[in-house]
Order: sequence, then structure tokens, then C-alpha cells
Amino acid sequence: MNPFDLTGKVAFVTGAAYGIGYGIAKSFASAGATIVFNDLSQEKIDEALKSYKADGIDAHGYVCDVTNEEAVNATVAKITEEVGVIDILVNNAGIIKRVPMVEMSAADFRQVIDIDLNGPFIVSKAVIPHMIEKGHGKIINICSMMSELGRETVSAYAAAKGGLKMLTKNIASEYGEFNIQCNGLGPGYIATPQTAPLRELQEDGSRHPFDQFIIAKTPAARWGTPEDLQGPAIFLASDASNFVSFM
Ligand code: NAP
Ligand code: GCO
Repeated sequence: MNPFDLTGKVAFVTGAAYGIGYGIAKSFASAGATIVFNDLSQEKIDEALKSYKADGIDAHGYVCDVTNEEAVNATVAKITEEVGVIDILVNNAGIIKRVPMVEMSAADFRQVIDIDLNGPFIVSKAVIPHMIEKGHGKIINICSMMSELGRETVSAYAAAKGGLKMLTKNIASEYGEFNIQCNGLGPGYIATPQTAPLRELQEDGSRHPFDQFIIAKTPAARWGTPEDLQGPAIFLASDASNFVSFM
């Protein structure tokens, strides 16, 4: 028996048209899982389906905004009917706004909290009853170094990801008795569209100061890639982590 095998499992990775979500979904597929993802428009879904196909993955894409409770409930019901009960949920969809706090509007702050914290709450809430009924489930919340730290310009993101860490602990303790393991994954700094502005070259052609800082402070002396997350993601999605829950 391979405890990392995901054959027969249905994995729903939110916001997995590209970036970290796509990398995680790809790794789940390599371990045998059926991949389901959502994004905000049919155009993005179609584009992503082509990428999955090119990688040999027969994924299922749904248009759904994770902040819209009604749409999430309808999408989870559709997935359950069309693909099967979700065994693995990855709350990955997220945004960041890098603005000094005193210059940030309350509306922008709210939007970050809405997508990065209310989103995982809404999607988990829709999926958990099905997991309870099936007798098992895995929830992986994509947290951040900002779940632990603060830095200039990311107040809303740090507040949301700090909250997501606590939501993770709460789901783990509230639903652990139903054989649902909930864990957070804090990826470090990963090269994706979200972090692209931090790698933009300066006018004089030199590297962005934050880019230099990350390379100097990261033990591997480089930005991570979505593929770097495959080991921890498969571990947290598989039977290998059946007694691991982030409390
Ligand atoms: P990304 O490249 O910007 O991808 C984010 C994905 O989320 C996109 O597909 C986006 O779709 C989707 N999304 C945004 N809002 C959504 C909504 N309301 N409903 C559904 N989907 C939505 O980001 P990433 O770097 O891969 O990050 C993925 C997750 O990891 C985020 O939660 C992020 O905060 C977290 N994270 C990132 C890093 C990093 O260094 N990159 C590190 C730690 C944690 P659209 O294209 O349609 O907008
Ligand atoms: C930032 C970065 C981070 C990363 C990541 C760190 O501006 O500080 O975008 O927030 O995306 O979440 O783990």
C-alpha cells in the first residue's frame, strides 16, 4: 500500500487556473486524483483546461467566485453530482493588495479579507457536510509567511492569512472527530503572477530590492516554484497525514 496514493479521490482546488493552485492540482493528478477547479470566468476556465490537457490531465472546471455563498453552494452540489463527493479541498484562491495601510481604502481591505478569509470559510462550509457523510476529508488552506509575520504594505493580506491560520486550527478541532484533517500550508515566496511585481527590474536594470532580499533570506537562495509544493501538498491530501491536524 502506498500511503501517498490519491487514486479514486476527488480534489477541488480553488483558483487553480494557474500559479500555486495549478501546481498543486498537477501534483494531485500525478498521485491519481481527479482534479476539479474553479475560476472567475469561462474564458479563464477554458484556457486552464487547455493547459491541464497539455499536461495529460482531464480536469473539471467551474465558473465560481469563492466569495459568493450561493454560487459556491450550487457549484459544490454540481461537483458532487457530476464528479463525485469532494475528498480533498484546497482553499487556494486568493489576492493581495500592496498598499501602505494609511493609504488603503476600507473597501480594498474588505475585498482582500473577503476573498482570502471569507472565501475559505464559505467553501469549507459547503464541503464539510459531504465529507462528514462520507466519513473522511482533507482540507488544506493556503496560508502564508504573512500568517506569522507582518511587513510594510500588506496589512489586509496579513490580517486575512493570520485569520486563515486560526480558521484552520478551528476546523481541525471542530471536525477532527469526523475524520476530517485540516492543515495550513505556508509556501514561502513562490514565483507566480501574484508575486511578479516583486521581481520587476528597476529602471536602472538592477533587481527589485525585495527580490534581492528574498534570495538572500531564503535557504535555497531562490524563489520557490509551484512544483516545489508537491511533496507537502500530496502528504496533507493523502492517508500519510491521517493523524496530522493543525491545532
Ligand atoms: P495567483 O497567481 O494570483 O493565482 C490566484 C488564483 O486565484 C487565480 O487563478 C485567480 O483567478 C484566483 N482567484 C482570485 N480571486 C478569486 C475568487 N474570488 N474566486 C475564485 N478564484 C479567485 O496567486 P498564487 O501566487 O498562485 O497564490 C495562490 C494562493 O497562495 C493565494 O491564496 C496566495 O495568497 C497564496 N500564497 C502565495 C504565495 C506566493 O509567494 N505566490 C505564497 C504564500 C501563499 P483570476 O485569474 O481569475 O483572478
Ligand atoms: C508579499 C508577498 C507574500 C507572498 C506569500 C508569502 O508581498 O509579501 O506577496 O505575501 O505572496 O504569501 O508567503
